[in-house]
Formats: sequence, structure tokens, C-alpha cells
Amino acid sequence: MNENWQEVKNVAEKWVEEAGKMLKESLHESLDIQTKSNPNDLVTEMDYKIERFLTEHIEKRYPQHKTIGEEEAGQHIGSTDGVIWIIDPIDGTTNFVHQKYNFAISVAVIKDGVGKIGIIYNVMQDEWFTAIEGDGAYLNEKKLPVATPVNLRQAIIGLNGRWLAREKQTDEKSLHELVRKSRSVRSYGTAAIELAFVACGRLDSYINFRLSPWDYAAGLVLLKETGMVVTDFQSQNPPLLQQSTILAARPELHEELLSYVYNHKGFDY
Ligand code: 2AM
Ligand code: CA
Ligand code: CA
Ligand code: CA
Repeated sequence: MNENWQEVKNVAEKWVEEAGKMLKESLHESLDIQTKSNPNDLVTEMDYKIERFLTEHIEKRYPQHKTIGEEEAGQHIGSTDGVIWIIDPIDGTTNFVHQKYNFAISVAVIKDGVGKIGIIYNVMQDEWFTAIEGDGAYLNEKKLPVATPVNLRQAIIGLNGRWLAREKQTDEKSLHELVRKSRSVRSYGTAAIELAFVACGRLDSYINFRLSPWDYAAGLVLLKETGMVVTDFQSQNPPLLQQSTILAARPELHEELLSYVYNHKGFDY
């Protein structure tokens, strides 16, 4: 079947917009907050609610499509055949809870393992980072330019301090050294937005030692459209059904950064 991706994207944006409104309204109410894998790994009733809201719309309109989400959807899916929606209902739940700011809804649509649509909605700033494969990436109505090179000395890198704290080695190819050599580092606490920031040039690179497909699937579509490179630490395409390390950067910078992370296998949170 041949999908009209523009139409799918329009419909998806409408649902995401509605979901964004639900999130904004929920900020005025008290929320049920629980923890998952560790005391810092938060989940709220809104994470579940938004994921259900999106998956129900998708199942109703596109019964042939499958859905994978962080909280509940698609845990049985073992193959990338067909059309799959990969959803993060709230990326940056800690920010959602603590800051009521800097969180996103991330939706990717892939077909037979290839990213077709990426939508990252930065809810409180009302910024839409979107892309359709082969059609360029956009920030709101504005088409994003193709990436130009910068070197490490001029680069601003998105990196969570947690990963640095875990690193034992401090040799010339350590993360510590990478941070020292860069112009500066930033940490926003939302992988989806940080990848979108690389796509639009606000960051030159983003590095994460453990992410899941719903954190990066939409970002992959955007980054490809702007000529950015995104791989795991061993320079392979990130998988779409399991966790991965992530290195996203401008083309030449990616190669330079790879030498710093290549020997890292990744960390747990
Ligand atoms: P989340 O908010 O959807 O959980 C910073 O914490 C970034 O890492 C966020 O994008 C967050 O996504 C993601 N992340 C992925 N796995 C995580 C975990 N186990 N604990 C905390 N953050 C996680
Ligand atoms: Ca989470
Ligand atoms: Ca996430
Ligand atoms: Ca999430």
C-alpha cells in the first residue's frame, strides 16, 4: 500500500496538538506521580493518558498500522515490517513534573524500518520540529538549512552530566577531555528536543549513553533531512526496536566525536 505521508503527518499533528493542550491543562491540576526503574525515573498519569489518546486515534484511523510507546503500547512487536508509529507521550517527564517546561511529544512513523515522518512538539514553547523523508525538515513553517561543518573547539554539545560522573577513565580520549575541548556543553533533560536542537543548529551535537527508540526515532528523521549524522557509538544505524547509545552531530564533527565514544558500550541510568 502506498501511503500519503503528507496526509498522515497532517492528521498526526492534529492529534499531537490536542495532546499538547491536554498536557498544558494538566499543569494546573495535581498529578499522580510514580517511579519506574529507579527513584529518579518518573512517570505520571499524563504519560499514560497521552500515549493512550494517541494510540487509540491511530488504531481507529489506521487499523493496519502498529504502535510502540514508552509506557504500554506494542511491547510484543518484534519486527519492523509494515507501518509502525513510535511514540513518546512525554519526553522529559522530569522537566514536566519539576519545571512544567522543556518537555515534548515525540512521534515517528516508520515503514519497513525506514523513518518516514518525524514530529517533535516542544509543548510550552509551541515549537514544531517536523519532517517527511525526502522533503526536508521544518521548524514551524521554516525549512531548516542543511548542516555546515564546525570543529570541536567551536562546538556546543548536548550531554547529561550523569554520564561524566560515571566515567572512570580520564585519558586523552575520555568524555572529560571531550568536554574540556568543546566550546561548551548543555543539558536540557529531553532527548527528543535535544536531537531537534541538533537538527536546527542550536546544538552541534548530542550524546546519550542509553536511549530507547521512542526517544530518538522522530529525531532520526529530522536529522537525516538536515544532513546531520546520527549513529550509535560504533557508527552503526541506531536500532528501532531496542535501546542504543546515540551520537548525533554535524558530519565532520561526528567523525571527530566518534573517536571519543567508540570504546564506550553505554551506561545504565
Ligand atoms: P523520558 O523523559 O521520556 O523518560 C533525560 O532524562 C532524557 O533521557 C529524557 O529524554 C528521558 O526520556 C530519557 N530517558 C530515557 N530513559 C531514561 C531513564 N531510565 N531515566 C531517565 N531518563 C530517561
Ligand atoms: Ca520515562
Ligand atoms: Ca523519552
Ligand atoms: Ca517519556
